[in-house]
Amino acid sequence: LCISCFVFAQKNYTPAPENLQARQWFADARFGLFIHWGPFSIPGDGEWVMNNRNITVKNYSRLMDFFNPIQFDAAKWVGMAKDAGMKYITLITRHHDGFSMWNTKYSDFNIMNTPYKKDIVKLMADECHKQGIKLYLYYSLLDWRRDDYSWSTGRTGKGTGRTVQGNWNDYLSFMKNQLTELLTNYGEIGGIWFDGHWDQTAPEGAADRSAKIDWHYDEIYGLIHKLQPACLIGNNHHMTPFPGEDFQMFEKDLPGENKSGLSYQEASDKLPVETCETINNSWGFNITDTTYKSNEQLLHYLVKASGLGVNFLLNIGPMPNGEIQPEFKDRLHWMGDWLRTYGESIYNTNAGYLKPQAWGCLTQKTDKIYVHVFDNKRASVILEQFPFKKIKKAYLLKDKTAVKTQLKNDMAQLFLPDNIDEPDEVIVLEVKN
Ligand code: JFZ
Repeated sequence: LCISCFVFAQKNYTPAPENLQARQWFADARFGLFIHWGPFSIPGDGEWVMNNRNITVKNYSRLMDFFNPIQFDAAKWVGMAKDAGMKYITLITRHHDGFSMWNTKYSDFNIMNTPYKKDIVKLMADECHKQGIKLYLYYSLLDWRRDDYSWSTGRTGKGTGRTVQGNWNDYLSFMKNQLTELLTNYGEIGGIWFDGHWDQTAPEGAADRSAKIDWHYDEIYGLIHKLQPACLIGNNHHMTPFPGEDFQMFEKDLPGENKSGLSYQEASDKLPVETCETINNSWGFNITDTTYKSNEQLLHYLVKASGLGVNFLLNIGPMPNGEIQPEFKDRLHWMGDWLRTYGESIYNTNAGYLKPQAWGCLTQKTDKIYVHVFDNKRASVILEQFPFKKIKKAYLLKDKTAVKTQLKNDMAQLFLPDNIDEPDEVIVLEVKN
């Protein structure tokens, strides 16, 4: 296939049957682990440290000499994700700082040139395949390091020490070469998670500051789908999905909420949707950020996401030595414990017919409604415009305690028993039309 054929092919993109299957798998999976990790973890100041502290490319490069995560154990990380009830992992392979976490031929700024000298992507991919969890790869479009990347945050006047000149075609082939490595040398990859689209305004000092980058998505997406047709493409551009994308993402928000001010887009009704969020307020390891969300807050985020038919990608920023701080591990384990009891009300479910409410929300399967009650002080819950004719059975998911119900004029009322004490008490309604 020639390049222009790809352009044509992605604009009129028809997903392969195995891609459609992978979408369904993804939509049913509901819960994944996001991992922001690399040499940027060393200063303990988040993954934007290079930009935020105006560190030059030359000085930043020294982090490569120190990155030696001797405590890193892929088996432990993957095991932890599985224990948390997560079905997939999305791993940073190259963030905005331009460091490649794998054995790449196309950049010297990579893991093989650290004292650690082991391919992190390979170690994670092998372990994910072994333990039966899917691996998705985060890949930054924008780059704070390379001279051929001519448009970027912090490029000029920010002390990165680079020139304004760039060779866009060179940068694009660099990305294609790297993506080819990632999709050729590591077995089955669940998806590519693009980020940095938004870095498309011209740098200060450029002749035309209103110009926008052309990311050549047709070529990039065409290449990915050619190499692995089942590989799902998502892009954190915060807009309606572009042709060639297989899922939609939201950042730090449930669709429709836009609390972050980043999420004005509407949720797609055609593609699977995912939303990502942090445990504290940082993606990469941050030694001063102790604003940890509670177990209950994280659980309610997962459950409300499920109530909207959306996946939850929960982030951790491991420490530079490869260990994961206890505040993260404890919360993940707690989520897993909850899911071991209540998982059937989350995995393989559809959005509730009602949007999430103040008291909780709904998830559904063909003949079941799961009523998630967050507010365990109330005596009853009312479901307006109930879409079924009959409630055959109603009971608490945890121990089958019967729940009294009344169905009148399209309104179902559920009378909550006394032993409601969970942060999300799930009532199962077996329903019939
Ligand atoms: C991006 C990254 O910059 C960040 O470091 C992290 O990896 C996160 C998951 O993704 O953050 C964004 C992306 C988009 C916007 C803002 C932050 N945006 O569109 O305003």
